[in-house]
Amino acid sequence: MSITTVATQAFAGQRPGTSGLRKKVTVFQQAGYLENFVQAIFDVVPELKGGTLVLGGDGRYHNRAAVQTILKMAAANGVAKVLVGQGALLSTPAVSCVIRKHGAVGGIVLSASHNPGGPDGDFGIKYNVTNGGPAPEKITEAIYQRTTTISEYHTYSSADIDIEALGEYTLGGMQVVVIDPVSDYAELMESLFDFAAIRAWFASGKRMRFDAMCAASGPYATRIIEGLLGAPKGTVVNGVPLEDFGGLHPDPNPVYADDLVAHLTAADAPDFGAASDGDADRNMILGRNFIVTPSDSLAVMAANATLVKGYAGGIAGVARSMPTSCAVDAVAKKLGLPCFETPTGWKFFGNLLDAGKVTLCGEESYGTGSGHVREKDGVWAVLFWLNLLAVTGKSVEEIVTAHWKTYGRHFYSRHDYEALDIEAANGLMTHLRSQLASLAGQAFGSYTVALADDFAYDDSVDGSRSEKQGIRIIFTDGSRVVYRLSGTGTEGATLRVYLEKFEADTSRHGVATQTALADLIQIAGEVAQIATRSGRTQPTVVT
Ligand code: VG1
Ligand code: CO
Repeated sequence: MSITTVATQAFAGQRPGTSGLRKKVTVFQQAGYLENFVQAIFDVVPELKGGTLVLGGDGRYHNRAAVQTILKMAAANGVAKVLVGQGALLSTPAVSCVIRKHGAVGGIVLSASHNPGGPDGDFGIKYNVTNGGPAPEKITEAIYQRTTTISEYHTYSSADIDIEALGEYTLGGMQVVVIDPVSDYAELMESLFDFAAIRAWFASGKRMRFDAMCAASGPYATRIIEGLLGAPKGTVVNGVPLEDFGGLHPDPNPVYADDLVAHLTAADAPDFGAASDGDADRNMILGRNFIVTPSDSLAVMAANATLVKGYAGGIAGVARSMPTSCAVDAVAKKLGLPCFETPTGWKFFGNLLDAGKVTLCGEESYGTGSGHVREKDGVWAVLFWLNLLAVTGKSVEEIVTAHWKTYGRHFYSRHDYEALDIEAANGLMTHLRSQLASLAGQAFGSYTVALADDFAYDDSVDGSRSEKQGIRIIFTDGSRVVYRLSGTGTEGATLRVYLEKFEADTSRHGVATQTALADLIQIAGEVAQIATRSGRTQPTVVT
């Protein structure tokens, strides 16, 4: 058993996207592909030498093989200790929690989140830094640059470690601890939420359905909701993580979690429904016959935070990604809280959270979180809502409709056009950019453009600037259309069109979302020439 240095050739295209490097499993299975990226991490983060690394993933196909490869490379690169989740499993928020709790230098998350899994599906890898959050662009870019010139990697030749059971091992000079993936996380949740109140809520006969979609949230939800909170067995469904997610598409939205939606609209619907994605950082919240839009969920959390144990002392401020609706802005304004607008992707919230400028953050893409970790957190969001239901005694629908009465309703929808021809999608964005200078002042039906720009973000903490983060067209009444190309897909390009319209009039809050947004949908299609340029007359996914 010894350290060996292996010659390798650089692969093109290893630049991390919105959330790490995501490619087909078959791409990652090429000799050296994963190794090059991992060696680049060790080269760019010298503190890992002699430090602690956290390692785990969403349980998808290739996780276990990748963990063994990374353990051997970590040993050869001088890492002192690796905390690895049993069965290679650690949800994304749990990695963040474990990094922070155990003072690790960083963590490697093996996940392609909600993208399909299995041998023909997707795989992904992401590096998280010492605060527990996704590496900022400065580091992901340095890792990428390193992959373009890499010529060798280091590994330790030895037999695989048994990661299926808890235990401690040594690999050369490195200690490996196989940890229970749930316990640190469950302890953190217990410190934030009123478990006694939630237990009483369940004991009073209230019912819930949590759909883990055969992905990483299953063990967390089962241990916490059915175990610690006493919900009846069967409350968590699809609770065992499977390498191919049981063929499901673990993307918690009304399209892919349609089975959950059907249960919440059935005659015997439970009081509360929730789902999470592949790596358990996303959440979908439902009431009986009622779907909560993620942007509204963030706003409701901000408005009611002081009712929840861990936030009873008040929150410092809020942040949302630019395409996320302005519902939370309305709450911040009323409560006198600072409100930040960041580019898409959780990495932009880290500095604000570290600086204590914000407590709650959210994205329209079913992501919400707080300063308890540095990732969005699906199970946390579900427990937040459970805590709210338990202490108010109200239903989900009552809470949200009362919120709209107070703050007005921000109708919101996202239209995705998936697997587009890359050149056509880039052409569409270029065409949009070419119109930016002339759009302001133009009228489209009853809407007049107040501002059109390509969103750029100046980080108020470290002064970094991120450009070209999405085209936004803001109308004089505050309605918005935003266009972005996805940075997480693995096939062609995905155009995301985000649509938002504010409605103060309570009598119009019951209108169907797509109806309320119909005019904006048409304008969005016209301005971007979506049909002619993409060849599509309808979006692939509407959320
Ligand atoms: C998408 C979402 C974004 C989210 C990202 C990672 O990115 O839009 O809000 O942060 O996924 O989430 P994009 O670039 O495809 O729009 V996850 O749960 O996939 O790690
Ligand atoms: Co995810």
